Amino acid sequence: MAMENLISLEMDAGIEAAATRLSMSRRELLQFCAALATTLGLPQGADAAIAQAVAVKQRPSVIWLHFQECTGCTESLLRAEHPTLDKLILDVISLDYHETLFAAAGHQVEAARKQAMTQHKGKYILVVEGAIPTKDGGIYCKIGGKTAIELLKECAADAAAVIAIGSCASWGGMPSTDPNPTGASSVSQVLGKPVVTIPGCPPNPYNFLSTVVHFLTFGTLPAVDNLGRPKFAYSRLIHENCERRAHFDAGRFAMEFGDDGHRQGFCLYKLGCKGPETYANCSVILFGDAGAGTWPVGCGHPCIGCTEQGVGFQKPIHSLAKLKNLEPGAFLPRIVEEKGVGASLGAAAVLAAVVGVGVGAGAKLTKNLGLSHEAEEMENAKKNSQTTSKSTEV
Ligand code: FSX
Ligand code: SF4
Ligand code: F3S
Repeated sequence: MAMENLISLEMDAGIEAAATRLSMSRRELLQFCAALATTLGLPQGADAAIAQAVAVKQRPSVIWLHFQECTGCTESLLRAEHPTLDKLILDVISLDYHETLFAAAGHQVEAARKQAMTQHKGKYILVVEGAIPTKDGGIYCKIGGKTAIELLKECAADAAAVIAIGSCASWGGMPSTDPNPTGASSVSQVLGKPVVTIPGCPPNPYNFLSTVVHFLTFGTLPAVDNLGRPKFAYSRLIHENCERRAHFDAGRFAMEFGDDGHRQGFCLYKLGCKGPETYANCSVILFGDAGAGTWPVGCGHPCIGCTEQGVGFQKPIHSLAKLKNLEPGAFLPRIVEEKGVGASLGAAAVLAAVVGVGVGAGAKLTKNLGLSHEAEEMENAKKNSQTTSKSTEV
């Protein structure tokens, strides 16, 4: 099918059939494809190519393995509030082996896996959920008499692409938390080669769908960073596009769960939010298709850095995050800039944080950033007593 423009596809018979299959209107389907193209950062015309691929291309066979994990990746995929997302995922791929979703068990599913591997040799996508235990010969996870190591190597050998879904498969995740008793390792560590990773605990199903749709439309996986993460989803810090960012820049923090600041939706940095050192698009695409606020920070809990190796399940949940690149968000409102300061509060705070000195209005904020709640209270008490003694002197 030649490259069309999206509007001209509205009357296309293939699009109509796909929309009926997905219980969507044609317009909804086209809008969804346009949104996918935007998420993937693709140029003009790609939305139509995606719509055509979703409508008529042969669905790639997917073999989905489960190792050390909680099945949250699969759950998040199937638990979208709006039925469209899971339907679409199951429509664009042919899920030929998935232990959790298969009604069959034992030898029957083993036979299904072998059949899919033979029938689609060199063409199937291998999706791996969960870490792989490598200690003691890998005996801590066995399926059908084979260790996870054996199964992974066997299934990866003839795959067209390997996707590690979730933080467990991407870098070890929760099972690899110190002291990592089973030697839980990532897919790329076991295979000894880079693979596409979609970290998150659970990962956002929309990122998985976008990755698969890219493969379906163009026959290639999207561009990735040095950790195998698709750049379209993991190239910005959560902190850059957080709805509470203006509060951070203005120095307004929740200090305890349930305090005034917390109830007013202030920044959660002092409760341990790891948004400033975590790369992911949670704040932009949200979870579960349920509307505004449906992501950890939106619900009032600090980000624990679940997508980020070395942060999630490694750093204490309430320890202060390392402040990385503090570029303010591109589309969120900025706080009012103070006259005479010559820089926004955010910029002043960053500068102060970097050079270790207070600059204008940023000084108070930066000073506060390093203080625990207790230390801040002590400092305030000290200040109050100084003020009281000064006024007594007068
Ligand atoms: Fe669970 Fe998946 Fe976390 Fe791991 O998600 S949601 S423990 S990333 O492998 O099932
Ligand atoms: Fe949002 Fe967390 Fe950054 Fe605060 S520290 S602005 S809550 S990401
Ligand atoms: Fe995980 Fe933080 Fe996103 S905890 S889901 S990376 S907001």
